[in-house]
Amino acid sequence: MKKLCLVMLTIGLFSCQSNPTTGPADLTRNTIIPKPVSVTSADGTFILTSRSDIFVAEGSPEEVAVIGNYLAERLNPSTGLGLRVITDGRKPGKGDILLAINEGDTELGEEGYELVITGKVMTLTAVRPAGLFRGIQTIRQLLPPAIESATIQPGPWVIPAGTIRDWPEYGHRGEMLDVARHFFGPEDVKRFIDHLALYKMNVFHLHLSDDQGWRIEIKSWPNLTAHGGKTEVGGGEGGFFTQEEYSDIVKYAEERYITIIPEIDMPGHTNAALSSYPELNSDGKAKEPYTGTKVGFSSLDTRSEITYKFVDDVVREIAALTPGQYFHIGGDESHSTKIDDYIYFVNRVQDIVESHGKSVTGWDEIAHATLKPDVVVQYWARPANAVKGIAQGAKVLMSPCQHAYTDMKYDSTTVLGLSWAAYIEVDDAYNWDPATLVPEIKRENIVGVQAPLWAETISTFDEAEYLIFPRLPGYAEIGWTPAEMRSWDEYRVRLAAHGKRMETLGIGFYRSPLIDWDQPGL
Ligand code: IFG
Repeated sequence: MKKLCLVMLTIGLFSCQSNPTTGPADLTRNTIIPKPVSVTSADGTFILTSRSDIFVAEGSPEEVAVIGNYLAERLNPSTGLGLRVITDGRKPGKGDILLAINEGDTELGEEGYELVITGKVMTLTAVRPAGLFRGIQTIRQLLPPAIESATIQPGPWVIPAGTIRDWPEYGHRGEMLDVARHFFGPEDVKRFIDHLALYKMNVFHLHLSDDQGWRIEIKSWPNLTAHGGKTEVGGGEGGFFTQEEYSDIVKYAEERYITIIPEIDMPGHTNAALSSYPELNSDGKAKEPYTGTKVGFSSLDTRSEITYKFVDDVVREIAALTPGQYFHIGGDESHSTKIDDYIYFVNRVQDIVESHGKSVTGWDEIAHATLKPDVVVQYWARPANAVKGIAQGAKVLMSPCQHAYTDMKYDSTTVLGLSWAAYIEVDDAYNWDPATLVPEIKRENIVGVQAPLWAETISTFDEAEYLIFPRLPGYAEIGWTPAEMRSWDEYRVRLAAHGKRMETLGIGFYRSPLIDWDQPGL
């Protein structure tokens, strides 16, 4: 019996089971999502203490100190350690974090990073500040879920030694939020942006107009929001972003190295605009506001010059507030626009968008038009449209409705959401490879992955989070981690460890029965 106890004790001492309160005992047994490209472990343990600070390497661009402050703001509320950002060139000591730019490490690319953890200093380097920002999300995830708490938690705050070198597979990794069917205000949108940041996503597509609502102030066409912003699906009060609020959202996203792509959906999905201005309608009569959930019944008058003055003013004003390269022109479900009129319209609108210094992206139907060279076609339903786009030299953004539409129910028991495309359980959301899903859409045609959240059936951000989580981390991994490194059986164990992290962040996620949420992680 004594011998057995001794054996059990020995196993206990050296088991590499991670401890839910102190993180992995071995760096390679981490639960980071997206899964990093390469992780090697080393002897030793890095420990954050009250003597720890965040050091910015001498000669770093100012942006690095801003990123250091972002890290301090993530770590201080829950550790109470009062980490400061040191920019006077002093050298880091035991328990300190060092941030540095290393332009020579080109393997890392624009968003990659290297994290070297020793028993003394944790050093995060990247070619660009964006890479440092992505690396900070890894630091957050290497610490226990309690790190995400808004109140001081007991430590210890330890990370096993080793080296992580990591960079993304795709340059476009994002989500879309439909603020037109139901309006979500700036605070909700910023919280969504925080979720994208934690999982290293870098694009946030805002669906700003539709039949049920116009959600962005246009100073030259004030009725679009004064009238068109005043309702939503179900007849609620709707709402809209003033240009100041939109600019504030753009800035918040930029501080997190996330690009906003604004969408004005046209020529279909335009009842809100048509109800705001009689002159936009071919019969000179404004449409009634619409609070239902049908699609395909509306169309701008593609042969009227005032339509193009309208489009030009709208694109001009939004483009002026949008640093990102792309402007999304929608183009989906224009069932009430004759195909020749649709093609004529999309061709003219491409010229308008380009005249305001932006490139065009749109839902896959726009491939019926003559596409300009740098157009990105967002594949959602018809592979033939995406193939048409590729034949014209366009790139493809993968948003397949059977895998990436997060307004789809998880299963037949899910109350929220729709099911016209599919039921999308957490494994269905994860188990697909953008580069092989549609044979004719090859890896070299694809710019990345985006998961749209349509808002017909959700009216609060809690409801949005129930549909977004726990599927969002999977989309982030599909966009970041090479397909050959991904497997559902291994991913589902890491995802389980994020349950506590989501709880700590106050996210009311769907507790999929496919995940062992109560196991302690790896
Ligand atoms: N399709 C429509 C959306 C929305 C969606 C709901 C696209 C591109 C169905 N268009 O998806 O407006 O209604 O699942």
